[in-house]
Amino acid sequence: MSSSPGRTRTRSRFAVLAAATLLVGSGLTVQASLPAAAAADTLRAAAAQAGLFFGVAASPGRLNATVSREFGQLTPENDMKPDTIANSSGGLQNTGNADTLVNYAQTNNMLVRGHTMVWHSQAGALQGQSQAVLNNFIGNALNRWGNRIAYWDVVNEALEDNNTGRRRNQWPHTMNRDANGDGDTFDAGDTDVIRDSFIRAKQVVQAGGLTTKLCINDYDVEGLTVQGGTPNRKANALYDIVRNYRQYIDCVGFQSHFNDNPNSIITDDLQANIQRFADLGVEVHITELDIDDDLSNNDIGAGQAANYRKVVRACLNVARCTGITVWGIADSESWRASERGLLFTGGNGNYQKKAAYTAVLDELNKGRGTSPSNPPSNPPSNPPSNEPSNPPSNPPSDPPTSTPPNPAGCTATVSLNSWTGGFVATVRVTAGSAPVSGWSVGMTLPSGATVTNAWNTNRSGNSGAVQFTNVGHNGRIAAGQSAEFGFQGTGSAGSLTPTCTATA
Ligand code: 9MR
Repeated sequence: MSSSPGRTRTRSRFAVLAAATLLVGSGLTVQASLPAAAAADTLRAAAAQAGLFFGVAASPGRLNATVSREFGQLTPENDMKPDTIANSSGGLQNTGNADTLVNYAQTNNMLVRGHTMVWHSQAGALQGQSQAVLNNFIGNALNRWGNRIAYWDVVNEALEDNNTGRRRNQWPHTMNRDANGDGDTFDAGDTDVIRDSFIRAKQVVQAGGLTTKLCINDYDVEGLTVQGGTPNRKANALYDIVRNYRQYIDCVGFQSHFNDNPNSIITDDLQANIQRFADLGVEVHITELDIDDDLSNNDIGAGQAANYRKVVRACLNVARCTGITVWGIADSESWRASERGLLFTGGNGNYQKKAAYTAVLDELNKGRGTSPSNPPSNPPSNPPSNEPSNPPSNPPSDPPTSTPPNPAGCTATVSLNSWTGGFVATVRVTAGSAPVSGWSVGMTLPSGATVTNAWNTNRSGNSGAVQFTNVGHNGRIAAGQSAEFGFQGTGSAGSLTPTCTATA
C-alpha cells in the first residue's frame, strides 16, 4: 500500500518520460497537455504546477514536517469555530490556537481557509443570538486576520440532511422572516441569515480593502444526482443560493466526505456539478475530502485510490475548481478513523503514504485537461462583478418570469442572473397534475443574445428560437415536482417567456 518518497519520485518522473517517448515514437508531436515541468514529488508542488492548491485541515498539535512539505493550504479543523473564538456579543476570545495556525501557514507560504462563521453547530456563545451579533462576529473575525486568510467559510451547512433541498429548521435559519408570507425572503422587511451574513461580510471586505474571498460550504452537494439517479436537491438548493446571492459570494465549498450513505457517494456527474457552479463565476473548492475505504454498499465499486483519482480529476478538469483540501493527515487522526478515509497511515508525525496518496499525486501531475464527455468550462467573458459599495438589503437576482400554469403537461419558469454583456439562466420545469417522462422547453432569445453553454439539457439552436429537451437523468418528473437545467449566454436575455411541452 505505502511507498517511500524516493520510490514515488522515481516512478512519477519515469511515467512522464515514458508517455512523452511513446508519443514521439509514434510520430506524433508532444501535446501541450503533457506536463511541461518534471513531475512533482509532493502534493503541494504537483497541485501548484496544475494551478490549484492542495491543502489539509489541522490543529496546532499536528503541525509537523509533513504538513508544510505536502500541503499548500491549511484549514483550522476546529480552532476558528465560534465555540472557541466567539463571545456572546460577537467579540473574539481564545484566538491563540487560531493565531498559531495562521502564523504557521504564513511562515510556510500556505493559504488559509477560515472555518467557520455562521453555523448551527459548534456555535458556542453565539447560539441563539441575533443577526446583529452574528454581524459583529463576522466583522471581528474578518478584520482580525485580514488578508492572511484567503478564503473564509462565512456560512456552513445551511441545508437539511436527507436530500430535501430545504434550509435547516434550526437556529440561525429559524431567524429567517417572510414578512408578507409570499413564500420568499426577497421583500422589504424579509430577512435571510445567509444573504444578510454575506452582505455583512462583503461590506467588511470592501470597507477594509481586503482580498479575502467569501465562501459557502456544505456536504452531500457534490453530484448533480445522488444514488439511483435521483436529482440532488441539496445541490440544487445550494446552486439557487449561490445564483441568487452571487454578488456577495465568491466561492463554494463541496465538503466531499464521501461514504456509503446514498446521498454521500461519488457520482459520475461530480464534474458536471462543479462545472455548473463554476459557470456562475465562483471558485469551487473540495474542502473537506475524505473517502471511506469500505464502499461495498454503493454503486462505485472501485477502490479508494481510484475514487480519490476520480475526485481530483473532476476538479482538475474545471478551470475554476481552484483547490482541494483533505480533512486530516492520517487515518488514525481523522474524525472518522474507522473508515480509513485519508492519504496516510501512521500518526504523530510518523506517516506512511497510502496507495490513495500515490494516486492523487499522479493525477495532479497530469495537470488540468478535459475529458471528452465533459466539455471545457466556458466562463463568462465578463463575469458578474457588480458588487455595490453599499450592498442593498434586497436580492440581486431578477424575479422569475413564468408561463401560465398548465393543468397536466408541464410549466417552465426562468430565473436570470445578468451582467453587462452576459447572463446565466436557470430554468425550472414543473410537471402538472400528472407525471411526465420527458419534456421540451422552447423560448425565443432577443436579437444579439447567444447561448454559449448549457447544462442538464440537450439544446437545438443558439440564438433566436432555441429548444431545450431533457437529458437522461431529468426527464421523469413526478406530478407537481420539478427539475432544473441552465444555460449561459452572451448579450442581453431581456425577459424570456418559456413554453413547456411534455413529451412521450
Ligand atoms: O473534524 C472535526 C471534528 O474534530 C469535530 O469534533 C467536529 C465537531 O462538529 O467537526 C469536525 O469537522 C467538521 C467540519 O467542521 C464541518 N464539516 C464536517 C466536519 C466533520 O464532522
